[in-house]
Amino acid sequence: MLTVYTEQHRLQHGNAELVDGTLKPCFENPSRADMVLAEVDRAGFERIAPTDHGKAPILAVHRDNYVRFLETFWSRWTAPSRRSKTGRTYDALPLIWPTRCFRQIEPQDIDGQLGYFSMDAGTPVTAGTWPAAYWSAQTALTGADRLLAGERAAFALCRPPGHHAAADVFGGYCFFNNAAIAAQHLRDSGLGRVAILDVDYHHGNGTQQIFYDRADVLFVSIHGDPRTEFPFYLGFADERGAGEGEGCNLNLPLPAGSDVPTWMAALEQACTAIAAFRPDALVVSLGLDTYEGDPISTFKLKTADFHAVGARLARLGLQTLFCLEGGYAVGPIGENAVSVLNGFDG
Ligand code: Q9C
Ligand code: ZN
Repeated sequence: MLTVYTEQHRLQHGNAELVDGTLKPCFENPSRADMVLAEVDRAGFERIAPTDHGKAPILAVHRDNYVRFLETFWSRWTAPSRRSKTGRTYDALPLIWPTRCFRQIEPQDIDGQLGYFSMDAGTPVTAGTWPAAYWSAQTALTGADRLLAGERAAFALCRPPGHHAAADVFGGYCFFNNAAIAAQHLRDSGLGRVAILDVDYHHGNGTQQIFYDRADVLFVSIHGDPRTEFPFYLGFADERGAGEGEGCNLNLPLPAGSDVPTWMAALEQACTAIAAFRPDALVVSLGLDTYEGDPISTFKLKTADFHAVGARLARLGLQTLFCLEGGYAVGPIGENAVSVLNGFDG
């Protein structure tokens, strides 16, 4: 399967995320994409580099003050200031958020903005976050272009991932919502209806928020029940869309520890909803953290099960763009990705 990849992803290599009150090495690190690329090459897939679509298609999904914040963050963070005479050189993690007890106003101060534009302390903003996230979005956009040019399917080897990123919020290792940006690009290029299927272990809260009140983009997600799983505050079954988008959001939360038949039954339900929507294309948020060996997740899929996932998606008969999302069992992540893609190709 045609694969879009750039080495720019390496520029996002955070030192640490906050876990259980301590700083732990980032689960989301460059070795993930290295392992996927190695298997893509071993499988002999055609590989292309992303082309630069500029900021416009990112701004079609994300707020301009948020995009400006990410673009200028590192030079502001490292500039000499009252807080640091020499300027800060280490990664940034937010330390305070505008929760219900606060006003929802963008602060002028960079430490205030860091919380205002984020949702967790697991997603460091680093020297290379901007170029890495920018090129991850371009990778998805380039994959979308290939569908528009008539290709049946493409794989955007995106890193950092995207599905937790909302219109003006980063978190869950995500900065720009690559799948949402690609789906919007397909719409803006003339497709009438686009479906997004999110099979990452975690609910795609960002993608849901971006399209929640729209009838032209269907969002379907299979994920660990937010009653016990990240991101905790969104992803429940009663979230069905709002206004014109009523009925265009389908969450299929499954209990932590669910087995493979349970997951496959949810995939069947998802496919039924997607077929009924009659989309002109499908974007798949391809998280591989449903794997049995994933260090932060609890589902049980094996490498061979991923092949069946790809095969089932192919039966929808839709042009399909796969965007890489999560997956933290670094050893087998490449085999699992290629298993889905080969299953799709048949
Ligand atoms: N102890 C994606 O899969 N918290 N993001 C994990 C680990 C954040 C996952 C805590 C999980 C985010 C794209
Ligand atoms: Zn995930």
